Amino acid sequence: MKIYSRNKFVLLAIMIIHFVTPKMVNAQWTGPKDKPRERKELKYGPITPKNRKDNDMNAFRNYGLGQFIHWGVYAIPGNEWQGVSARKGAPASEWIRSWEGPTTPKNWLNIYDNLYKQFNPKDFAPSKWAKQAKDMGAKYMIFTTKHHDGFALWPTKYSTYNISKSPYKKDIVKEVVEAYTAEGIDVFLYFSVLEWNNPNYIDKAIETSEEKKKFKMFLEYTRNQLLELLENYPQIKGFWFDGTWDDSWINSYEFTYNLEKELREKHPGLIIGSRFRNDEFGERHFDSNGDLLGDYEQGWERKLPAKYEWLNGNDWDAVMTIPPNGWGYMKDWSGIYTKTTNDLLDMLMRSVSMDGNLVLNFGPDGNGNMHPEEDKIAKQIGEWMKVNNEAVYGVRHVELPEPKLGYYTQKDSILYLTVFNRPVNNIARISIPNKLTKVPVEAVILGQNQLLKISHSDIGIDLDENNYFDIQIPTEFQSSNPFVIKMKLGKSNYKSQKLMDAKM
Ligand code: H79
Repeated sequence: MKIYSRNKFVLLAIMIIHFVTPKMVNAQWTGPKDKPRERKELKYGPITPKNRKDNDMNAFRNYGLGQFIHWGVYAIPGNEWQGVSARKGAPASEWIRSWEGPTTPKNWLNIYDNLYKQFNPKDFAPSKWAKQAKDMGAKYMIFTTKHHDGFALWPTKYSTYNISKSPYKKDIVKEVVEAYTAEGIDVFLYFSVLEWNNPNYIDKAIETSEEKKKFKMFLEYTRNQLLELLENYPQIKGFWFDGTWDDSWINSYEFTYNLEKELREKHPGLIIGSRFRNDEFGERHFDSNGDLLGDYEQGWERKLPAKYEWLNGNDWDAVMTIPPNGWGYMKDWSGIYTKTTNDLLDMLMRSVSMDGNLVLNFGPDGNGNMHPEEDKIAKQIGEWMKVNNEAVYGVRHVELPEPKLGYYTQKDSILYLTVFNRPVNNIARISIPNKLTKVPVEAVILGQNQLLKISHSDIGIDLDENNYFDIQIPTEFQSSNPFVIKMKLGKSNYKSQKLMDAKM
């Protein structure tokens, strides 16, 4: 009996290891990654190589800053209904359809599913949005063609729940794609696979033949819509997929593999992130061998990587809200911490210093106006970018000891230090490993024309692996924002003095 129960315990432990471990790996796709020891033979692994070298991916790599726009019928309520806030009942403003609990309005689903009959954004001026994004410094934008509620902002042939049935009628996706493209901003289309009110969508593993039939229709519908989007808007650069975590989709790995191939064949250069599909073992974002599925890591949602090493050299971007959460329009921004312009600039520089892009989200209201706070932030970021954008676009990660004052970025022999923490002694001390021959030889603050004084310091730390270059920040230079020290790297001309050591 005793032995039996011990066996049972061992069995249980094995089961826990077996079933819990893969899930833990899954949950960690935005953290450090362990490479599996043995390589698995995969039929449905990556289709494109790591770090694609074509023009489209090179452009992606150089964007630096992007804009996300979440717009749909959820913009009408703006996270509240008839004065009652959905804050305690819905997980996010664009999720307001799933409002639950004592505050939910009566007949809520019915109200929500009829909101499209009121969707008539009288102030919608896509060229105004595009101009604002351009002034902010965004090089690409991601637009919601269809969120989880299934409402399509383009007149899709494959569902009647679309913009052509609203009083607005016109093709919003077309207007957005054209306006942004005209401003020279690359467009990516957000597309939620899962749909809350589509009778053919099933959010769990398929069991019955009836479910199988329905979901097969749903998959065909998804394929049709995606091909339709590529057909209608050939200017787009990529898709940003969402809502791909349900078992029905996960188990459709053969279909999604073929669909990814088909989309790429139809639209050469198309960029697809890691959220689209999984391998035949259900591994999402990264396959069972730890290789990225798709062209860039698409897991950084409302969070940034803590360590450069976690990224494994993959391309990536991070999408970020200004409020803590909530991507669709949220009328009431009171009582929550909303990120400041400097918070966002910090995130931007942190991202580009680790070879990623930061995509800042905007949620326009039901009339097509941005939230006033979003307008303010866009303007402030734009003003900062006008002076400092060379530290953002086309830069790469810098292999130097991590600076304490802010973030490094680099372009050829130019080194940028974006200072967020100004030192009290006004000396920006740059540590350069002894083995390197290129050191800062010239420095200016972007937006200022004065050359800064640089001196080589030996601070007398024994066995120190670094040399130090002290850049004098002029005391009369004052700034309430981060600022960029631009340095030219060149051959060092300092002479290390051999100082006399005391006999001990
Ligand atoms: O569009 C914005 C959000 O509405 C959307 N993505 C951004 C860009 C988003 N949808 N869901 N989420 C973000 C987070 C979802 C988390 C959960 Fe789940 C879905 C919790 C439970 C179901 C996925 C599956 C995470 C845990 C299990």
